[in-house]
Amino acid sequence: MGVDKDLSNNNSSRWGTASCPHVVQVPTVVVMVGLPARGKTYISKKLTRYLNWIGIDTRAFNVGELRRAATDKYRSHDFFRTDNAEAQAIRAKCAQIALDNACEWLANGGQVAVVDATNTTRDRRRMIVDICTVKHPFKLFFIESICDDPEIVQANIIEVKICGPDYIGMDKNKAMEDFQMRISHYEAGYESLDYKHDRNLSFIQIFNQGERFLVNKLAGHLQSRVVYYLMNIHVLPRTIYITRHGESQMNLTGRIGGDSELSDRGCQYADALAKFIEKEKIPNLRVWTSQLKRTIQTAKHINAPKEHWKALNEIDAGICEGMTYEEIQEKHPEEFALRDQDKFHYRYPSGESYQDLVARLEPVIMELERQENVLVICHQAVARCLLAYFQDKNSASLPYLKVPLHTVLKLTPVAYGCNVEFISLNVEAVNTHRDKPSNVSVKRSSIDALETVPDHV
Ligand code: BKV
Ligand code: F6P
Repeated sequence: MGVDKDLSNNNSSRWGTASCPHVVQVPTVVVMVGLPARGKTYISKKLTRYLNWIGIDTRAFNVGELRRAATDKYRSHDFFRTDNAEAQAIRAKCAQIALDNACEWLANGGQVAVVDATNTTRDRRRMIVDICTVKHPFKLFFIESICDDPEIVQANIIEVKICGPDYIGMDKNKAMEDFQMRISHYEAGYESLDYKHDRNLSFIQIFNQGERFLVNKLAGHLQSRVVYYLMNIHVLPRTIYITRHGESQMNLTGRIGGDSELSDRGCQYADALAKFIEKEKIPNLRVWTSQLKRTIQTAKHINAPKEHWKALNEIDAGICEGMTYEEIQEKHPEEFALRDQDKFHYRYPSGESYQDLVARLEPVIMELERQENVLVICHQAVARCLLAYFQDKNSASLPYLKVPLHTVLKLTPVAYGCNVEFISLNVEAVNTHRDKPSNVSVKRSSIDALETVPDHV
């Protein structure tokens, strides 16, 4: 899957990678379980974003959205009463459609479908097992979020429900009351996953936002990756800062890669950055840099514990290290054209691709998820990969994300995602961004090279 390094320059598919062509990736349905306001949508969206970023084609299917599209009938919690036959029919239909959509999407090449619904009854789950594993040949994994802390539930209702589409124009206290009533209608018929009934199912139960976990019948690599991820995330408020190093000597001459020192303006940025960070007054800030001089020099004046990650080093441009884009175009015209054609998958001869970089950065993302306040001082290509994770950008747009020099990206978690501010520290610098050429013209010889799939290994 996404983590395996491709031997070819092709993207991997469910038919396995070039290194392991006989392994067929079985599509997986991830099924959320839990009462309303237990963070199911939060987990669905976050997990989907992570899996897509590591190269596993994943989509979330939300039943609530379908329900709102199907009916304008939501007036109050009465819609969710177990004796409301008309509404029950609508809800059953929407749950069915979400599951059908998920299965259809997997049958057409998707790798993981996340079914975001309550699925709180054993009957409902039995039907899902039947459709996904008998009617279809898919793997199934249940994620149940159990939360008995009324403060966590209340905070959720305030953060994502009261201001949500069901309660537009309603008084906040009324909305809170209505939502609590809505939960109580589910509570009546709620059957948690348990060892007696469900020991043959693959599942994880998460208690109180990750205070405790129970894992059953973990089946395969994907499921263990999902469990590992869920065990590392948290919902504490925190800030992540991402910046590139100050302008370097090689930036000044337009040369890529290398391990040069900062320019005079780069040193000014290091000063400005330390002052900016001091003003932000961040408790327990940690500073991560790469192992290259330009990021270590950029961190120099900051008064905080520092760590130097090799995994944060800039993309390895292989035989093109130290060249300008013009020199690459002149000396390696085919390589240059191939990179413009598919910048994410293109691997420099004896170097790396953006796809390789994402794999190298996965442990950095995992550790960022574990941490609280962190400042990451890195490089253009590395910053693009990190930003793509937080902003849910696809692999085609990732290598073209704009991350200018001398700018701090300030990331704060909000509801289901994160807010990103671009803060320029007003120290001039060269522009190192190169847009995708609008007419990617490829010479015949380059097209031949593409068709024969160059192996840079
Ligand atoms: C917005 N988790 O409300 Br491992 C922000 N109840 C956070 N568990 C949440 C929902 C909306 C939220 C996240 C919750 C939430 C909740 C219960 C959660 C679940 C599992 C893990 C980490 C966090
Ligand atoms: O030019 C600065 C730099 O960090 C180089 O070291 C690196 O090769 C390049 O940016 C990555 O950007 P792109 O993928 O757009 O060439």
